[in-house]
Amino acid sequence: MPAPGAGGNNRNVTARPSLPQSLLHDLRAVVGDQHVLDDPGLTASYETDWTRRFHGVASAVLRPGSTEQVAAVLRSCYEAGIAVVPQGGNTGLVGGSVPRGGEVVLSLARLDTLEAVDPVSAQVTAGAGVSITTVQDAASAAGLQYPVDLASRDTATVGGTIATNAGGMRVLRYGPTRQRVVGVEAVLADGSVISRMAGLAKDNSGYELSQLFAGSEGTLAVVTRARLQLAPATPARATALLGVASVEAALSLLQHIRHQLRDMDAVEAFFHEGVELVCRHTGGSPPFDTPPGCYLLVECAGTEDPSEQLATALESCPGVGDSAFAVDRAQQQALWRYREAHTEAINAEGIPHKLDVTLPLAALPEFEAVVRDRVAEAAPGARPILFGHLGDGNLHVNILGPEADDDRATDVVLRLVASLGGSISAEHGIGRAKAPWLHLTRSPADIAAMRAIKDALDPSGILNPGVIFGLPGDHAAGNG
Ligand code: 2HG
Ligand code: ZN
Repeated sequence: MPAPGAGGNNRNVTARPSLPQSLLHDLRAVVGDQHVLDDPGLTASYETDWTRRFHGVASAVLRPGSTEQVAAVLRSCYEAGIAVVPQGGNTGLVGGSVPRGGEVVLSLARLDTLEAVDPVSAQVTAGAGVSITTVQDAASAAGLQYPVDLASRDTATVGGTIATNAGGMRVLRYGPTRQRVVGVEAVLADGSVISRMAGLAKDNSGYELSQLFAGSEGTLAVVTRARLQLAPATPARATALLGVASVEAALSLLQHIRHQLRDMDAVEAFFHEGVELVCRHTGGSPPFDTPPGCYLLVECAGTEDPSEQLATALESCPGVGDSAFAVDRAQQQALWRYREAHTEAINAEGIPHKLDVTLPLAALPEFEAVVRDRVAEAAPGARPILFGHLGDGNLHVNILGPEADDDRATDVVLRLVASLGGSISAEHGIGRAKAPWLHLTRSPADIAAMRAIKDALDPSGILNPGVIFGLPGDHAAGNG
């Protein structure tokens, strides 16, 4: 029998809960009738997450068009005690952007104004609903780059990636989203607005709230605009896909190239289990005739062609088996496709449990060596697929097979991560998927401090209830 857990546990709400008439009237007056959605045909895409594992019926979906409207909506919901789930592109993978049942979904999609890039500060101001691709394109047009880069770039938004402190492929060099955020405009639970949009490089005037909101998963405030720091452009790229015998060999290679590659941008890893799935999904063929123990995708980027730099570093590297070097953009994209198509290929097979974890680099080989067996023992028939950002110690353990509310495999993986000194969330957040396991890698004192912040900023708990901390009644397998 499946162990009880946080999994897909919605509150069994299937009919649309109604909002008090007077509140509905106020909300309609604020955002306009056409932006208050309650027709199931229109609300469905806001009520189910990207994986299809998490879903719930909203009391309404609101689409405000300005910060003032967001503030007015929150003021009304705060007074009426109605819970609100802020939502960006809804590409989150931990159930943090969809309702459990009965909340108002606050879509920030219409806050899609992107101002002109300021070339002097190399900064840009973007509305929460602007997509990452749009920011990247504007940055390149100005001779700069926005280095937060993830496979969901076309749909993921500025607001959503700040809320989750999204990482992606280039964290190794540029850090996660938080490192790009120089200021935000955000609305607190009671409707008050905080604006720190001057883009000051130095500003030690009290607590750094913009950074606090980055990664707070919509539980402390609703980000409506952000001031983002861009980086110098690195238009020349060199990409190689390598086969190595094991994760241990991959780490030796990382150690070797770290010192040699000035322009190292990404070091990604995946395994044959994922390549088979990707090829089935894309109709392509595996890159090498003999599957290696571990595939490594290494990319350098600079102002001058880094191909030679990469080739020289890899030539002197012990343990490289088969390799493929991309010589142009199309070949680079073809190599990246093996890595980036993992998520969609897995989704095409079923509804996965997604465990985004980080390990200390030294513990990665042990984790990878035992995790599949641990999953097999805990949940026979479950199918783990591993891939991720090796350079950051970040693996995405995707598990196909278990029902949405069967958390046996999740439990065993997250406990293994904790026992090896890792974190149960690297870059996707805790959401509601992992809330029951937060205690594995955060101490009681730590959780109490985070709760105190939550209670101070959102005293009646209307912002994304259950996300990060869980709700009474949520409990993890073997822990409840
Ligand atoms: C990636 O690295 C994303 O491609 C998604 O973080 C990971 O699908 C996943 O588990
Ligand atoms: Zn990732």
